[in-house]
Amino acid sequence: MNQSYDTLLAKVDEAGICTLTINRPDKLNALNQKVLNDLQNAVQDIAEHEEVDGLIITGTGDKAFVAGADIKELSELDTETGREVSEKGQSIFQHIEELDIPVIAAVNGYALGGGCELAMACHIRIASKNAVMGLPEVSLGLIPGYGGTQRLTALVGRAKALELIMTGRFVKADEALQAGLVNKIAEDSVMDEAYEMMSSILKQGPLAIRNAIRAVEAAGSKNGYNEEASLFGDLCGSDDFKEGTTAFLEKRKPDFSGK
Ligand code: CO8
Repeated sequence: MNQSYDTLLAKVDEAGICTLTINRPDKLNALNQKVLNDLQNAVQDIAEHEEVDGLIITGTGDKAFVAGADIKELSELDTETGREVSEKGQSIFQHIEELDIPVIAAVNGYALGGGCELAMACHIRIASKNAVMGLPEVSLGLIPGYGGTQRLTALVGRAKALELIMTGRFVKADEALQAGLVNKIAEDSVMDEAYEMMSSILKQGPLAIRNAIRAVEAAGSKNGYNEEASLFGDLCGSDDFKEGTTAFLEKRKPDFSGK
């Protein structure tokens, strides 16, 4: 899958890792409707391509991941179109979150507003040392509209989420790490560290990774424990489970088939 999209660069390597780069550098990769449409198509293409085993999302350049929704476009919204655009973005980000392959955000600079919301929809976030994150929508007379109120609360807790959303202040990488907004700060290249973490995930049982994403996705819902038991049981009937346990007992590395 090496599709071309006007505002995105998509590349899949021989390890099955797809790198999706938001590519609108003159506007710090801000998400206008064109970018959102491309993102929607790219996520659908990735979901349909079995040879893609992991996804890394980043932004062009070393200044910004994504500096937010496009403020010029936002300024033209009214009550009805505002709701529509919010629902459309929410649905695209939810699709990313529900992909059954691991998704890592390589946050290489500003991740603000919709950009921070995009990073939060990914399963794991790795920040560059110069990353700056925040939800400054209140400074525009808005609130986050691409799932940010929900995901930030889940990640950092209610009090910190309300503090960050109501002040709209930006946080640097070290505070983002301390708050639980990012998983780690890259020592050197954020892309290299994202790639390294993705490679270590892809060495594990592929079915187990898929079911881990599904089970964690069910966390907090009423049937989370049932879902976990059911997904656990399914794995116990898999070839990957037999191979993983046999390899351990035979003191060798497993060779998973994904079946
Ligand atoms: N939208 C549009 N253009 C942008 C955006 C943006 N979010 N961010 C930066 N740009 C543009 C600038 O206008 C500038 O363009 P130009 O060169 O044509 O003037 C170019 O990118 C470079 O930016 P700056 O010159 O401002 O660069 P600085 O290094 O001086 O500043 C900042 C960098 C601090 C990141 C600054 O650009 C900034 O504050 N940007 C806006 C950040 C922001 O408020 N983001 C949140 C937007 S609101 C949002 O995301 C809502 C999401 C929910 C939507 C729900 C849908 C209904």
